Amino acid sequence: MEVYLERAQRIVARINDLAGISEDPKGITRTFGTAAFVEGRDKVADWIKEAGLETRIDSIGNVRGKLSCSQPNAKTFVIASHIDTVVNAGKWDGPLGVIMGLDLVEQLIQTEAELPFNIELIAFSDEEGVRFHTTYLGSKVVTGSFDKHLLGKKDASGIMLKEAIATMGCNISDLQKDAIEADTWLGYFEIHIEQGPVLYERNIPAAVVTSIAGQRRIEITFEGMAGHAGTVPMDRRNDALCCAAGFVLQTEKYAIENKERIVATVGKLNIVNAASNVIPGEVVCSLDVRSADETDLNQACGHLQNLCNKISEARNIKTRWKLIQQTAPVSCDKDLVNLLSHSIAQENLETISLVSGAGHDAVPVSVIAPVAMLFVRCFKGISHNPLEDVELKDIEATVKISDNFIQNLIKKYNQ
Ligand code: HGY
Ligand code: MN
Ligand code: MN
Repeated sequence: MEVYLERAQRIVARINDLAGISEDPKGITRTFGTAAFVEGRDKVADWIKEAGLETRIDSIGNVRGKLSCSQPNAKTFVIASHIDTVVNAGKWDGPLGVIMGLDLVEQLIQTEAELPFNIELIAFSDEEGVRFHTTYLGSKVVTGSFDKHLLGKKDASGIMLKEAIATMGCNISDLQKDAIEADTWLGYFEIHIEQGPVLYERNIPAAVVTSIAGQRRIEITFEGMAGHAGTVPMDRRNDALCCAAGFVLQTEKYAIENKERIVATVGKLNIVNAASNVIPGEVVCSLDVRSADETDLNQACGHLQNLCNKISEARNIKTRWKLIQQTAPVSCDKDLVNLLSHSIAQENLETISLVSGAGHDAVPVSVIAPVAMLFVRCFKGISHNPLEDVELKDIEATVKISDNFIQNLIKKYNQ
């Protein structure tokens, strides 16, 4: 059994290796189906193949690595995370879970562990949903919940999702076949950076996740009247951008007033046909609302939609409110949560549990299988930012915890 520090160093080396692949020389960006995504994906596939797993790329561009046990009709335990990124990302969000999962499986192979279940290691191809404003494309194929209507969705340059899939050499007619049958799942385990400040402030290396917040992703179009910046009097304008700006600030104010229950973010705002001497006639923005409680989430979205209508009516602006994606809050499996907490306690570490404000591939998986997530401390909780970072000692602690968890699972299912 390799010493933990060496394993942690090899994990960091692979994280850095993968981080060197990007669409953008100035930062880390690997969005679904791009050449950089494919290059990074193929590097991960090589590592998984070298480890001795039965490796393939599936019809949505996931990397699938299978370690089959000797028991006939054994169920499958999936260890996974994603390898796509946001724009100008950090290097840990996603790859950490894939590369640590690979390390776990490598140890099982090297120690010739007798497994009572199959293990499938998966690097999901589109958790962030940046390019097509989707999300969980990879994990939805694996769970059989992929919505074929998404195949016609276009990216900013007008390329359809199905074209991007074909460009990767993947075949959409296999999408259904690539699902893992619901009754063959034993469980799911994802290691992920916390992307929040609790572990950093509490000085704890890792924690078990008990639930994942629900999300609503909405696209709002504000339609005013384009006009000449020099000639239209200030009291005669239908300025779509000023209307959108008022909504953005009112949304922030509402979310601050309700900060215990929800978070709300406008992360994208596009002025259509923008020019410095044109009064903005059309603006399209995103709205991301999250809550650990479904009722709070629905109530917040209803309030914000009314707020949007009120602000735009007062400005004689038309709006379109389009729900792009919604996921209900998810509870992690109680038995797996207890087993993971015990695996942390075995290292004499304080065991706390966290709710995830971020979405994860565990969300679609939770519909058909018990899920567990282990959060790893990251620098000041920063994520979706090049400053995202994880200390070697926390990787080492997480290797130990995850080894414990796998051994505890083997014991549990060997009974
Ligand atoms: O947006 C999220 O919660 C995740 O990073 N995709
Ligand atoms: Mn992310
Ligand atoms: Mn992530």
